[in-house]
Amino acid sequence: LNQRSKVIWFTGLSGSGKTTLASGLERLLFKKGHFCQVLDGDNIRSGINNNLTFTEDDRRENIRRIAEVCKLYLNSGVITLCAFISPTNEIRDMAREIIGEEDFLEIHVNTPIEICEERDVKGLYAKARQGKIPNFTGISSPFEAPISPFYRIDTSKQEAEKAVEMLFEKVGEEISW
Ligand code: GGZ
Repeated sequence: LNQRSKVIWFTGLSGSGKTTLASGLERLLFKKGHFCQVLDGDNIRSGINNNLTFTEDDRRENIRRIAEVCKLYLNSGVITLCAFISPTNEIRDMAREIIGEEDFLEIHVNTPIEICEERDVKGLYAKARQGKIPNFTGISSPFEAPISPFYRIDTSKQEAEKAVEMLFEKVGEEISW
């Protein structure tokens, strides 16, 4: 198997398109014979991290455990695609440190908050505006954009399918030989 394992780390607001991009990229990688695993709120916050909230401390603990899981996958040769808000430089630096700088590919999904809020797929922004969800990222909790990510994608400017293909090209250089 010509695979060098990496962690592909998507950061961005709720509704920015992280999971969509991660799943799309997973499909292309899988088609090329790469072993992959997507980690996102659906399979992490509902299971291993179901005791965590959205306070700053709990987000840090959320990401810490996820990064440790990624490290295990990395050692077994599986590419992980992580889709978590991971809102601050400090939190992402911690993940990078646990995983190892050279294996951490940071993708900033920088879809503007106006668009994420307009999409409001799960109705969370509306609830957050009404004050019904405390510590909501972008509204009552901060999001810091990464300064120099491996790649940046705005899904309001670029079709998801196209974005996934570009990502595949970029990431492909890092994982195959
Ligand atoms: C942000 C929240 C919150 C609050 C629930 N703030 O769009 P979604 O629904 O499916 O993705 C969001 C998900 C974020 O979890 P993460 O584990 O990625 O966050 S972090 O990395 O900051 O730990 C959203 C939902 O959980 N959600 N409450 N207050 N997003």
